[in-house]
Amino acid sequence: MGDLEGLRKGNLTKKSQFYLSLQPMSKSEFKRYTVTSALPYANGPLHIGHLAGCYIPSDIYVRYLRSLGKDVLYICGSDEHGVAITIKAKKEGLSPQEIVNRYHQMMKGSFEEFGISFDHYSRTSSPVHHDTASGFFKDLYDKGEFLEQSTEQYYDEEAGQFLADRYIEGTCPKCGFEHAYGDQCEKCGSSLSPTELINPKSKLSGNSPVLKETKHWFLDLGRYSSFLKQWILTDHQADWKNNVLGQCRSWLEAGEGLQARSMTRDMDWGVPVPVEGAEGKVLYVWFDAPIGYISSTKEWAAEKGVDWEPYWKDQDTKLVHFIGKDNIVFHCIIFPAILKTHGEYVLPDNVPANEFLNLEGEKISTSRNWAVWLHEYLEDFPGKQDVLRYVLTANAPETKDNDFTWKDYQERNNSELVAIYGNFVNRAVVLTHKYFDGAVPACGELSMFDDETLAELKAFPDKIAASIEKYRFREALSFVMDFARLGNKYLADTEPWKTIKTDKERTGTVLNIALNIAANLAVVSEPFLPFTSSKLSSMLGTEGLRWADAGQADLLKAGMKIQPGELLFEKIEDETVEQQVNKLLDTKKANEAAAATVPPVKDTISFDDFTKLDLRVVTVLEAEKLKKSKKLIKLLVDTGLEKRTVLSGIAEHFDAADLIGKQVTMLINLAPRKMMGIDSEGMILMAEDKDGSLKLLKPSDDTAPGSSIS
Ligand code: B3M
Ligand code: ZN
Repeated sequence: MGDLEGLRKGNLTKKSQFYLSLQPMSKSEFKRYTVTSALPYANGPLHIGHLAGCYIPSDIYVRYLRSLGKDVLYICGSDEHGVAITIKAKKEGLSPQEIVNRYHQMMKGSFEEFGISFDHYSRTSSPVHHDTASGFFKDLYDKGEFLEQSTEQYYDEEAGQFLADRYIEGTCPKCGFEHAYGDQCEKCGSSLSPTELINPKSKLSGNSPVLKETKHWFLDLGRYSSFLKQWILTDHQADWKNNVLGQCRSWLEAGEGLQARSMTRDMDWGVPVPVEGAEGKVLYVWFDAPIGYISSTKEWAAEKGVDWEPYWKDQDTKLVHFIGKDNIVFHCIIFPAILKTHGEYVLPDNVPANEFLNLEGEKISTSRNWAVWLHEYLEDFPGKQDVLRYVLTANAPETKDNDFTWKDYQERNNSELVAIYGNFVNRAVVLTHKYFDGAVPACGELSMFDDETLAELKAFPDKIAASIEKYRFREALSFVMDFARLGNKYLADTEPWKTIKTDKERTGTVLNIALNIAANLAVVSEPFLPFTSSKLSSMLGTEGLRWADAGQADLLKAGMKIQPGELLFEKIEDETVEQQVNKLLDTKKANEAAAATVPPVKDTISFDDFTKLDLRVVTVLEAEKLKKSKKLIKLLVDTGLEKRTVLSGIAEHFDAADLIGKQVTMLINLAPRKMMGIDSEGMILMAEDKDGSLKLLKPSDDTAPGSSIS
């Protein structure tokens, strides 16, 4: 690109000074680039949320850098450790290795088919990864970075197993979400430790777990806090995305500060902890997974016969991690702390994280089959990879969660790709064949309108590049489409189908310019629409052009032969998207039917167990929805003995005002629980209907508060 060339030669143009001022904290010129995208868990097929979250953005970025001729390494691989894998294996009655083998192959295949152009796609069960992750742990251990601590952790007595992370589920103490994991609440994004969960349950047996002592190695993140604050909140406050900075800020500036986090787990699947006294323990998946980027690089370098180290250790390397928002803390806080402590590694220059993509208004969910699976998309829409790439970029969740709908997919295909991009190229190519036998006509005298159009043509590549370099891919793609619009408008305004009747030379000039716009379009759309770009450039005979060529109006010289037109995009009919919508409706019905089954009978209990429950009729005196929570209503009830405060997660089912004066049933000897800073002294009983709605359990007639239920 012109700017970077200029910088290298030391002659700062006005424009390059402008771009420099937009990126104050990031160096503008690097010798090489190491670009990573999050390692997907090998526990299921890939869906559109994965693509939109980090694989399409990183692929655009990397393709652009390659087009600039940069030395860039694009790295990924399957994340094969952690509870996500072992839970899936247990569910399917297979070994974890069998599960990861299956999905590793499948994910690798889907990435390839969508043109995600990794230089290397590795996996974390590989020996080189085990060695590398183990080596990192030992290095930190030898430096005395870990706190060795015995703590009480949840243990499932029936399964005979400690319950790490996702093996445990319960209510989030921060937002009241009932299916928060032991390490993180997916609803509000809070990072949790299992003992903070309200009403924890083992995913293995469904039982309430017990606490049992076990030894683990903790990274004392508080020690890195001042370095992290300086590096993220000061050094990078101008060039990191707001959503990323916002999450980092809430971590780094939280009242209690960064807490020590255990980097080991009691599990038998993962990288064994390489120190004495750690039998039966493995590295925490979030300790080893980011190191997977390094192992993948080593594997790539060994295959290529090159040195891997500059890609991670040379200060002239720009390291960029593309991730989804739920991975921010691990890539911005924990992994950099590990790299920094190790000492030899570069830190990421940027961590562009996307928010989440929803599907037809609902959260994408693998377990509820609420997704557009990539392998199914390819079956239903063969050859339409670029359409999905286009829609997912045009509607990317860059700054906030976004929604994918099939209607929008159809509309963007028909009224943007077909009507603008495809239509423009088709007209230019077909008319050239019709009037000039498929040979590029000569460019004659230019009109003022031609000059204006060419001036715009010149400006587009830099404009698109500037957005890509700021990780604004939506914006960049909208400029690409504006460029196609420019071509479309040029033909509409110059009307070569009319001028051919009177002025062949003028018609030739117009088509020469139009074809040159098309040749430029192939170059600047390559990062976004690689399949289309390659079709277009082979149609025009301009294969091999790069970013530096873009902006010029003589990429196609007079006399060059072009191929007959091939339609780049085709209209998508209503029936086609209706089929997809129906498929989702079927999923919804199946989910509802599954949820509607009456739960099985629990284990038998003794009469003594039953008499331990102190169940009473109580009267609601006051009720008020907690402002900070979606679910919680705070109740003041008369138990006949005293007045008590109870929090109940029913705000989505009842209006607080309707509860006042009602008599309900309550378990009054449940140990008090703190939620959102308030002690809840008991539990209001509810019946959950088949559709998930809640019903109060009330006595049939007025009953004295405090009456016991037996
Ligand atoms: N596998 C989590 C995820 O898929 C995790 C990313 C690892 S990146 C080092 O969200
Ligand atoms: Zn939460």
